[in-house]
Amino acid sequence: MGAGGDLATAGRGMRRGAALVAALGVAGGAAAGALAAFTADVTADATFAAAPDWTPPTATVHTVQKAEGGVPGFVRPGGGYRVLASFADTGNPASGFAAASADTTSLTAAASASALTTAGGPTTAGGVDYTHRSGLLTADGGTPAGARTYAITATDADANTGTQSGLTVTVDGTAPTAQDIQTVNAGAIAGRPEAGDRIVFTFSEPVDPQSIVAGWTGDAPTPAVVRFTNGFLIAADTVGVRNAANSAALPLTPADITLPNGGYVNGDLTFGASGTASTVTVSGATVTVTLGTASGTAATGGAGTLSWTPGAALYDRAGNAATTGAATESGASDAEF
Ligand SMILES: [Ca+2]
Ligand SMILES: [Ca+2]
Ligand SMILES: [Ca+2]
Repeated sequence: MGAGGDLATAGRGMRRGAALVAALGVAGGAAAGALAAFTADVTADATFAAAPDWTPPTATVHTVQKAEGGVPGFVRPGGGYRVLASFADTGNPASGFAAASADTTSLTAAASASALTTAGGPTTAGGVDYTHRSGLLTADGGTPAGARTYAITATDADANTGTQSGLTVTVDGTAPTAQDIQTVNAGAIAGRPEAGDRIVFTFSEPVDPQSIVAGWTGDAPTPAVVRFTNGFLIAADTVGVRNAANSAALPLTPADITLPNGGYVNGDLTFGASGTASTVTVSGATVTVTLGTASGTAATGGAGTLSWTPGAALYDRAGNAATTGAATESGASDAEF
């Protein structure tokens, strides 16, 4: 048994020796363009070590973003998109990033190797900066909804190549729809529009914030103006959400919403045009508008049920335009604000 153990030990030693020779052979074969750091220690055992770059670069961040920009990670069938990534190369020393490509054949059958370059970049998406991106690609029209995978292949200056596969993007072909509208009294008098009162719009799914206000990421509230228009004689008053300059309606309310009756304002009023701005915030599929400083004192209106029709300029995270069907206020008939 003892002799067998010695033989086994010797065998392992021989295999280690063989493996070392093989590794040096690889190093020799790659020596033509190799960068390597050599270290020697003459004070102790006279060792010698080579530590070249045998490691390919990796994409440290990566995503897919629709052609419209905005929220990344979603594509619609037939929609444009780009692959975004940033890279880091490792090695001792690292030879440096050289080239990369993306395989998005799960979205676009022909897109098996789209170059990722710095042209047109850098790009910020979802609060992350990406140095490299593909050209504009188009998802095939028949791409089924759900999670799809893509891959990124990167090569360093020493010709080390690696592929990161199983990266995910969501395909969504369903248009967002309006689901509900509610108002909330946060002031002193229920039924009277006041600073702090809210209008809450609910969609069937998250809407890309930049389709509500250009350039808005949704990470922080964005200013707006809420305008109440006094109904002529006994006609119902109306309310709409406008841009911060009070020069145009937001696509959230392309047409004013009709209030239950004419009691809410006795003359046209704006909230947030001066003083504290009205604000728009987004949380999931809900968009909330909070009234800012009023230009005058509102009145107190009666009970009823609201109807809200969103604009077709709104789109979801994949870029599907909102349908313009109306949502009816859920719950019992009540006074607004
Ligand atoms: Ca959708
Ligand atoms: Ca109120
Ligand atoms: Ca009125």
